[in-house]
Amino acid sequence: MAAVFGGTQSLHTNALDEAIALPTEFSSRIARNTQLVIQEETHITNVIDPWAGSYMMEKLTQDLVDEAWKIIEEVESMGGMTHAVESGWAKMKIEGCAADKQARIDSGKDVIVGVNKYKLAKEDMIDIRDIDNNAVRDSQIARLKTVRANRDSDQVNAALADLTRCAETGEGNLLDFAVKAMRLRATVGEVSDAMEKIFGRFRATQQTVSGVYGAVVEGMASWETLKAEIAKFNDEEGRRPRIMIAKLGQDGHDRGAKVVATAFADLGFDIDVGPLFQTPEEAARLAIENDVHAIGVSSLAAGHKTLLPALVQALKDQGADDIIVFAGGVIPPQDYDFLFAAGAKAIFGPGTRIEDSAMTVLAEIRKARAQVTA
Ligand code: B12
Repeated sequence: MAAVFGGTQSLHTNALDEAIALPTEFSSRIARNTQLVIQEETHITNVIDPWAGSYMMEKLTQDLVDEAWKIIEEVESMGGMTHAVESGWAKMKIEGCAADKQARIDSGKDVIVGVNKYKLAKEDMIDIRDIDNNAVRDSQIARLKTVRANRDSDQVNAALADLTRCAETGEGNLLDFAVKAMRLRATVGEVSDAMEKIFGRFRATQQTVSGVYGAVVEGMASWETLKAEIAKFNDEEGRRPRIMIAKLGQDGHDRGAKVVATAFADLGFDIDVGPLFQTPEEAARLAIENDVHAIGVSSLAAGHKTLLPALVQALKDQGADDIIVFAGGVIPPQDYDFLFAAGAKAIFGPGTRIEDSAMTVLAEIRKARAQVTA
């Protein structure tokens, strides 16, 4: 309704299982029908601007415009949006905002019904859409093989060489060459490789905000107790508990990973954030190099049943099975037992209070340390 009142032209309503998995037919239908109820039963779409003339709405709109203008001017003073993105400023703004929001939810300052208030003691499982990602992977590889087998390789290679030449000389239209190569059935990977030869690959700088989460919860008893526990660990072990937060496979959702990283750091953990798109073997290597106690895999793209066991195996293969592994993100509860059996020590889904996850992680690290010293 807020979107319709705001004059939106295109509306997406999330399904009720949005934070658990891809939607089922059932949940998609409820999401779609929510829009239809607004459209057909409330009649608000019959009026162009139902809030027109409302003092409160005019004021809120003006406030929004004024605040947005300040940001636009800040961006302009940096030399424009391209510079703002390149410098990491834009991402830091988003991350600061996300950390603040998470702290407000975790501390109960902002209420999300059913998440941090009015919760059931025991939630019933709901049916979810289960996707066999190994089967999807196999069928995609088979399709790719068929495409490659049935195209004219000489023509494809010539088109890719044209694309590389255009990137190098600046002569011609890059997009035109890319489209030509794709019409000959070059793959996205091949087209991007052809340009990478000249342009290289963009690597995002890993920055995390600090102090934003802590500022909201500072002084709360449970937060201070946990900080003291971490300081105690430091006294006992001679170093702080060190955790690497990993993003594996083709999963670009890094907001949760960053929010958790900044909050854990505010608590006193030593945090490494791995780069996006690591293989399990690369993540294991980096974790060993950084001498971490634990790896927290943040998984939101349904790769957990393949990638987490592969990470546990990679740690074993590299002689580091004392590093414990836990997971967070969009992981259906139906998959928890599989992941525990595969070696995960704990799993934290959407809605987890960060303090609770930190407490569990600290306890698991302590347990693992006790085993090593025994
Ligand atoms: C924001 C978002 C995006 C953003 C991501 C921006 C970014 N830089 O992160 C954008 C728009 C780019 C995006 C893109 C896509 N998305 Co998206 N996205 C989401 C969304 C709405 C919210 C995720 C989020 O940021 N939540 C807020 C953070 C704070 O929460 P969180 O990550 O869950 O973390 C909490 C816990 O899980 C836990 N936790 C998480 N990680 C860790 C790690 C540790 C160590 C610990 C202790 C705890 C922990 O603690 C956190 C605090 O409680 C989710 C749906 C949802 N509601 O969850 C879909 C969702 C993840 N996306 C989905 C999909 C399909 C996509 C796309 C493939 C869509 C498309 N067809 O292009 C692309 C894929 C991009 C890619 N390369 O990966 C699906 C994934 C389906 C699945 N897993 O089965 C979801 C679940 C939506 C859905 N139901 O369909 N997405």
